[in-house]
Amino acid sequence: MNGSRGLLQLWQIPPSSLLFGGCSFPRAVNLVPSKVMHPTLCFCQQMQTTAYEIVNGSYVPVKDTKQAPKIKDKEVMPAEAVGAFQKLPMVMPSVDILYSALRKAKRVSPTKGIANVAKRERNRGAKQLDALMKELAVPLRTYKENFPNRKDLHPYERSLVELTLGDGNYEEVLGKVDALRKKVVSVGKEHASLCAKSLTKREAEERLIEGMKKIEEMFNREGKAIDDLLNIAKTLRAMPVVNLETPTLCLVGAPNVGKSSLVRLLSTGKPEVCNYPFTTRGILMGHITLSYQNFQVTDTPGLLRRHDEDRNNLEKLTLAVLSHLPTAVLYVHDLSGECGTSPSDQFVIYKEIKERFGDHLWLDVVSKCDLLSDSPVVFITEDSSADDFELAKYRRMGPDGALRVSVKTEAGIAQLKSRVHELLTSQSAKIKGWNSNEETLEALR
Ligand SMILES: Nc1nc2c(ncn2[C@@H]2O[C@H](COP(=O)(O)OP(=O)(O)O)[C@@H](O)[C@H]2O)c(=O)[nH]1
Ligand SMILES: [Mg+2]
Repeated sequence: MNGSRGLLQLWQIPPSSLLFGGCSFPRAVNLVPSKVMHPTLCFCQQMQTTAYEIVNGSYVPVKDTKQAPKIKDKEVMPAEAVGAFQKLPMVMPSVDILYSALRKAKRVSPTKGIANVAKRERNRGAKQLDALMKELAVPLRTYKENFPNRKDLHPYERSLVELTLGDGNYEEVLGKVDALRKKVVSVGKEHASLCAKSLTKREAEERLIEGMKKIEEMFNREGKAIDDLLNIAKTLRAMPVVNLETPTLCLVGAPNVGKSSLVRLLSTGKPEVCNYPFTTRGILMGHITLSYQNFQVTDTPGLLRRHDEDRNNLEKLTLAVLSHLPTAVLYVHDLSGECGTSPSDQFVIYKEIKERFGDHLWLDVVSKCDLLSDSPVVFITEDSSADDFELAKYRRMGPDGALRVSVKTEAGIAQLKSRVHELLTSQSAKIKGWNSNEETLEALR
């Protein structure tokens, strides 16, 4: 009695000492978190800007050999940690990039000391077009360099990109932005060179106007890709933050079996609602403080009995969590007939999930025990006569060793909390073990 009261008190420690702010998930392995995954390069040096020299008083482009050497393509570190979304670069709206570039380019003055008006004008025109091209291409290059390759993301974040944007959209938008950059560079160079070859002041003026107009039109036409990228970055950045260091208990089961109710009950404070862009349904994430240690407890969207290819994004999110995040699992079974998924369907889903993710630390719970009567529930659509022994047992008791609990009457809740404590302590040891293995491997390298 005393023991259980002590435990309850521990669960009620206010989460003031919690380190995490928003929604976060745990991580399995402390895999080099200190490394910057997508280092920012000073790619301004790489810009294909044209250099000019004065030949016979004219402003002409110099050959490539005199230009700054190209930096080798950057080597991207494979992402072994989560958090790439928070490091995505800020993308400027395409109109802002364009107007800022036009403003800066128009301020560029001709090289001092050119007395001839025609020469001065073509010098000014070529320099302004070059400046415009550079001002537009530099930010686009930044995006290309700093948005990570999907294949270099942590697998969990890779799944989120797919669920949020659909397959291939991320690459498509990045590809369009880069294609626009290449066009800007080539059209900018072409017109700067035409301008530099003008014979009269008037011709140079006209070629400058024409070049600027062409680049502006092209940017207006194809700049939507930049705005799409801006929205992608905004969406991904707003995704719940994953914290792989904090042991997490993840509630899994069919819809309406009582997962969210249990998250609320197990959380020390008020759980937060995590919003994923591909669903309007919030997912609860609670914090638990036990013996001065921080843990997390989270919902997952309910799983239905169907094949993976028929699963909706919410179900896929559950599978992504189980596949890629090192959570301990609290599997919830509702045998009362209340949740809408028959016990036999729940049994099928359970067996499949247990087989696939049985390497997680695991605890089974039969929920809503206040509603359970002596005779097991059989849905009208089910054929009870075909029940095999295993299923008949499941209908009565759930899986072997399952705890019976009720959020309504609090039956079994003290025992559940104590088992959850044990499970999370083991999960914590598991994470520490991974980390020390990783350190050993690092030392051996
Ligand atoms: N009688 C009873 N109802 C419960 C219990 N736990 C949850 N419920 C109800 O079951 C429904 C679904 O619960 P919820 O936690 O939202 O399920 P989830 O979809 O798995 O997150 C809600 O109406 C809850 O009030 C329980 O222990 N006893
Ligand atoms: Mg729920």
